[in-house]
Amino acid sequence: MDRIKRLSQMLPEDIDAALITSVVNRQYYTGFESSAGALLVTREKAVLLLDSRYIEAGTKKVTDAEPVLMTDMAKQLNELFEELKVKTVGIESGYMTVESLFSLRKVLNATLLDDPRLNEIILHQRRIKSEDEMKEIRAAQAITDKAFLHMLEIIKPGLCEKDLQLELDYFMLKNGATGLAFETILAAGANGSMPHAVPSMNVIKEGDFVTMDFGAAHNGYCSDMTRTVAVGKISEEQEKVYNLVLNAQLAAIDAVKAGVPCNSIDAVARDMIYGAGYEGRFGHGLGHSLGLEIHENPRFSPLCSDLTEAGIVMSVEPGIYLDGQFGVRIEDIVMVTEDGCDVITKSEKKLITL
Ligand SMILES: [Mn+2]
Repeated sequence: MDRIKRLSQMLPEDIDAALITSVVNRQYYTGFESSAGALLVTREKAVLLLDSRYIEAGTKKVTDAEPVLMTDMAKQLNELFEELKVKTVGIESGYMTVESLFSLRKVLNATLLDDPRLNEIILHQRRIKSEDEMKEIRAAQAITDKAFLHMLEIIKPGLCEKDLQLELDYFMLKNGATGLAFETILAAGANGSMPHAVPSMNVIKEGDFVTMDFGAAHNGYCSDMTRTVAVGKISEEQEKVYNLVLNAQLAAIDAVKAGVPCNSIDAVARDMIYGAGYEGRFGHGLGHSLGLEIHENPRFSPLCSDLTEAGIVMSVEPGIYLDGQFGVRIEDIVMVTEDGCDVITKSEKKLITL
């Protein structure tokens, strides 16, 4: 991995060192996951402070930074600042709490810059996924796809949303997930009109749509998918809305390729949905990037004009939500390529009636 080296090369001239304290960024740069620690990156050297719980495993695993037993973080960082002539330190403004910044400022003998530059450099570096990262995301999604097939056998009238959520989570963890990418959303019937409904004791009944938005994590990397399935006979409007969402999703996926503004991809699906009479019924963005975190930048949203790049992973997830009636969302994740995209999600998208 040369991620630390790239970071050190990208440090702005007036920043002598980057102080990386967040769990997710320490994992990204060192390949080692620990709940606590600090990574100091200068142009010459990288040091990873790890406490006694992690130092043995970290010493075996980390190759791009020098692992050092952390006994007194402030004292050790100050010694490093002196040795490496560090005067100004960039911090991850998107991750460090205000409280941590205030308390570190009291004890560290360097200027901690609270500007967003370092954060932006890190987030930008994390956008393009390496082959190793893609392997993890694909592994996570494969478990998620398998869980969907399992749920098709399980879902039936009489069970409640919570029963199904627990079954889904248990299946993913039992089948290789090292964690969940986020809290599973599972909504039936009228609850489906709330895009982020919390699973409840609401009982599944004939004529319901059941929307499941879920994802396994694999070695820290996330997957994300949503499917809406019908239980028994549904209305004509339900079927019409389902097919509209599906067609909007397929059209948006078709439009994805490197070098296009993210908001133009959002518009492909949004224009179809609004044009069919559902203006205002698709409130969220079409998609988001993901990786070590479930929501990363860029976004397929009317507000994001960033250009897509080959190697970013994006969700494509249009929906239509009719208050008090029902909702439909269909979501796949794709890896952007120069001339299109590679759909990582393999699950069926045509309307499934159970
Ligand atoms: Mn998503």
